[in-house]
Amino acid sequence: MGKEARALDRTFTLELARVTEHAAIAAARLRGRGDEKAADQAAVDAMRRELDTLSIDGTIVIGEGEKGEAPALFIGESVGSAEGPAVDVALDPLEGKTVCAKNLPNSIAVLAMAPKGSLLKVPDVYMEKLAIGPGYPAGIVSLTRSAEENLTALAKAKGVDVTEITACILDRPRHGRLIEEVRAVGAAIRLIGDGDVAGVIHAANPAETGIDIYMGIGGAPEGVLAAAALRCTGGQMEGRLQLTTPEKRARADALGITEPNRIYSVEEMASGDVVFAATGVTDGNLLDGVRFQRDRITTHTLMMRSATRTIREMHAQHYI
Ligand code: VTB
Ligand code: MG
Ligand code: MG
Repeated sequence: MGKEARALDRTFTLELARVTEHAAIAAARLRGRGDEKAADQAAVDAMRRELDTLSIDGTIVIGEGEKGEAPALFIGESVGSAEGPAVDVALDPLEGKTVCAKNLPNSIAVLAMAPKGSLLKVPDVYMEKLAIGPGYPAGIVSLTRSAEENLTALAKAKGVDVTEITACILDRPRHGRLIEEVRAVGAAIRLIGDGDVAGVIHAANPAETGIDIYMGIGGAPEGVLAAAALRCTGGQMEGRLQLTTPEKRARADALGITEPNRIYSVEEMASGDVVFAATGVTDGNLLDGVRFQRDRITTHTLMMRSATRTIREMHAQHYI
């Protein structure tokens, strides 16, 4: 496939899964050890190694940090064999490293890819996020409205009482007021310790996860990864960078972000043909964690592609 092609070769969906499987296995060997740095490093090393086997001319757009600050998988780093389509790569080898260190649910290895120029470049700052799954009228929730308005509108569209809506929110002091507001309306909250990429993906599948809406402030890179996933699952999301200091605004500006208060839609964060893969590290609502057995290791991976909106789940057995 030529470099200018906008639709990625569909075989990349499986290629990405191999990469996230390796990262997840490496992280899982260190889960529950209370050492998030070691688990993260193992995942980074494994993902770095596997990425170079892909036939892509890839550039990391969402990675482990800025050049000079992250030793591997930094923003701007070239990955892949260089023979293949020019693509943007967004990754988090261990999303939810704190929950992995505690062996709590929903830490995952994540990788997304889209034609060059398709993924929004964001600095490593916070982003306010709001996400719901597919099947709702466009614009029924928005960051321009209050939590109460959003939850009430969502409940009405779903045809349930607002007390039957569950919001997923990161357990952080900064969310004190949001949490109060949500509870005042009567909705339930699933408080998570970490891992808001999984949180957003969960909101896209309420029947399976029990989560109807994702709300609150988390990492901006995680926001773009979540948007890449939502392009494939369907669903709506808004993101607003928290550029609270001149220094943060300057970092955003250097990446081409000139409107600091802009609200980004899913398509503005991830356009074009997106392929996405996530493998469970610890057990979660959608993905099982890695299992080690005498002669094999098992993994569970979500593989998706926006062009066709195909969502696949793959259980793999890796013989040792
Ligand atoms: C969230 C969470 C991530 O960063 O994005 C969070 O989903 C935001 O930062 O797993 P704080 O921890 O400072 O609140 C992570 O925890 C780490 O990437
Ligand atoms: Mg990371
Ligand atoms: Mg992360």
